[in-house]
Amino acid sequence: KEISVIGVPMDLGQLRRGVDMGPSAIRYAGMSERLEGLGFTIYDEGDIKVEIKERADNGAETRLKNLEAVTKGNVRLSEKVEEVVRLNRFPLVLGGDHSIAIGTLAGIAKHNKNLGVIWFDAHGDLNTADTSPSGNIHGMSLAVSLGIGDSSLTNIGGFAPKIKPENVVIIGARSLDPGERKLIREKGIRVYTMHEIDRLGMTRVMEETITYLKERTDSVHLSLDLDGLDPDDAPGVGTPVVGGISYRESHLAMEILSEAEIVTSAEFVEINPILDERNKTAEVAVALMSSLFGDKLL
Ligand code: DIR
Ligand code: MN
Ligand code: MN
Ligand code: MN
Repeated sequence: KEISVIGVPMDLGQLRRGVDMGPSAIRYAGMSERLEGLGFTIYDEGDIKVEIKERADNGAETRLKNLEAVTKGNVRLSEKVEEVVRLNRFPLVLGGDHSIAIGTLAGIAKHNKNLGVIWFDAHGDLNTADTSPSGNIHGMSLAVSLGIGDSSLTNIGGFAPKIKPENVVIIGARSLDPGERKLIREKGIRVYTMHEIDRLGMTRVMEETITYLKERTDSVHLSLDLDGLDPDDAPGVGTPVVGGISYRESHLAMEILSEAEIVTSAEFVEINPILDERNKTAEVAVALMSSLFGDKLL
């Protein structure tokens, strides 16, 4: 019943400005009060230090943009997450762009050797330096966590990989690059695209996901990219993709996860207040957290 909140003002894993303000926007949307209202004790650990864009070297010697500063921020994040897990508190990480999943997973995986991951996202984030169309590290963080990518990222924490491909479930995918599709097939990663969500319904998707992860993992991290939702419901994201998961479907997913009691850590990422409409996307993030932590309508 103890949650440690860790803010990560990271905007170096992609090119749009403003996503570094995500942690503030989520706090401003009333996160702590909502979760305290559910009976949790909240320890806000503050923000991890991340270099500002103006001072980050954008790495002319590699295709990976801002590699050095993204690596340093993720090292610091991994150490903080590792400490929180050691204290037996639930790590709740606020992004920041999705490159921060690298540090979050590095910290959790130090303690959990058979970690499962639910990757709720419009994208696969399974690119490498060779397959990435953009060079943006936020599109590589799941691959990095599987041990595939630049060694300065894959070796954070001194070990790789952090997770096994068969312990990953991607939900909401509708924008996958050719190299990502190839990796999904080669590694046998379980993916529920929007097609499966439309066809099976969110209830069955979540029930299958839970059964699948319960069979093979001992803890589950939820990595929730707000662009998994439809841009109508979550407009404040850097890379919106039409045809996404609805507000209600996303709540249903969180409610089913809450009932199953399998999630042991979470992160909410890619909230960009500059692109948002009056903090709507941060408010959606807080509402989803609230459902994940057991809030009920009645
Ligand atoms: C694209 C976009 N697949 C890339 N990725 C995004 O740049 O690798 N991930 N937006 O969240
Ligand atoms: Mn993502
Ligand atoms: Mn995404
Ligand atoms: Mn819709």
